[in-house]
Amino acid sequence: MVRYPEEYDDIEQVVAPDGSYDEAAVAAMGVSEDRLRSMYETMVRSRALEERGMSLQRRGELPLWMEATGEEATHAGPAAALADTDWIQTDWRQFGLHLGRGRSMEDMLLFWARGYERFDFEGEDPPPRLRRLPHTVAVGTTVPQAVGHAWGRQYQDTDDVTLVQLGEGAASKGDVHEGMNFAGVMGLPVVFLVENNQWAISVPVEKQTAADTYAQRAAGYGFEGTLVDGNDVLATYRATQRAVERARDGEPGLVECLTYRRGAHSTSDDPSLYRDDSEVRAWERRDPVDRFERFLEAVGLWTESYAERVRAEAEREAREAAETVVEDADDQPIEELFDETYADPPAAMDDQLEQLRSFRDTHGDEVFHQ
Ligand SMILES: Cc1ncc(C[n+]2csc(CCOP(=O)(O)OP(=O)(O)O)c2C)c(N)n1
Ligand SMILES: [Mg+2]
Repeated sequence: MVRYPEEYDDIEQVVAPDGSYDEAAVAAMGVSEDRLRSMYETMVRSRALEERGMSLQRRGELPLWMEATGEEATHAGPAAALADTDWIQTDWRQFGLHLGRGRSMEDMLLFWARGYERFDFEGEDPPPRLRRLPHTVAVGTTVPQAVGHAWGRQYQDTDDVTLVQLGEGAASKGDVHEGMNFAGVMGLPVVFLVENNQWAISVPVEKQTAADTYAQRAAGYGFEGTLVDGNDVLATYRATQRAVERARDGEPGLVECLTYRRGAHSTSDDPSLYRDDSEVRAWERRDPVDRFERFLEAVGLWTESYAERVRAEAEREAREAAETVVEDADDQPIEELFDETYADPPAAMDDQLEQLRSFRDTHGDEVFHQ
């Protein structure tokens, strides 16, 4: 059964779906107008990027694309809550977590177009706001990696925090338990952002856990867990900010964002085969962008013309990023497949590269660009 925030007494919410809000809570947060606007803009940009990615995939320019509609607040709030020097590790649909920290749309499209990330910082750490761990699609493996990373950073005596996002499906995996337990025992500067969008491809949340929440798991690891309305950007921002502050002092934290994946898992999936559309409609009424627009309007920061400007700018940004990535794809040397895997490639890899080159000599470069 799909879960709704209203079913939980202890869920954190600042803005209700109708845009009404807790005035005392908002005043206590003291978020600047610039930050409020930037969280909104991140959500709109995320949606524009997603839409552009969908159309590129349908035109055959991308092999695969992921949908994030309805989950933008789970990404934009935490992105804004991190310090510039913190690190993130995410799965596949967290566009807002990356955009909110300054990664370009072009760089994100590149990954899906060519399986390629600009990760060359000449042996240095990535600059602030671009600090992230490389993309990994092996579900759940990111958690022990991020925990190990946080351990390394602590060992190097830095004061940065690593935030690792994971889905509720990933949370069923053994390596997630090992990572969280290790973080608790070692007192590591890491925050676990559990994006409970209630589906793992076709598997519903009730088949992942018999517990009411993921937040309660944290108690078993000896740190704090918070359940938040994942469609309320101020709630995800505030809960992440608190967890990040504690993590900086060596106490890990878990933030569960209860949200819903309104779209398909990916462009290879057809959700009508396994779920009822009434669920999706119920969650459309809890749309995070609409909700935040109502809030911003109530505090005098939103007008129709501002929204139109933001949307037009986001669409332009997405269109230009798409054009560059599609154009560049034609010039992609096939050798690029071998880059960024090993610093010193093993002999077998060199052999494969040679075979590929001789294949190209025989059949021509065009065979790789069809
Ligand atoms: C180890 C592993 N098993 C299976 C898959 C295939 N797979 C990709 S995404 C996914 C579902 C993940 O669900 P969840 O963790 O809830 O994240 P969501 O996609 O909902 O954001 C699966 C099973 C994979 N990538 N890696
Ligand atoms: Mg999921």
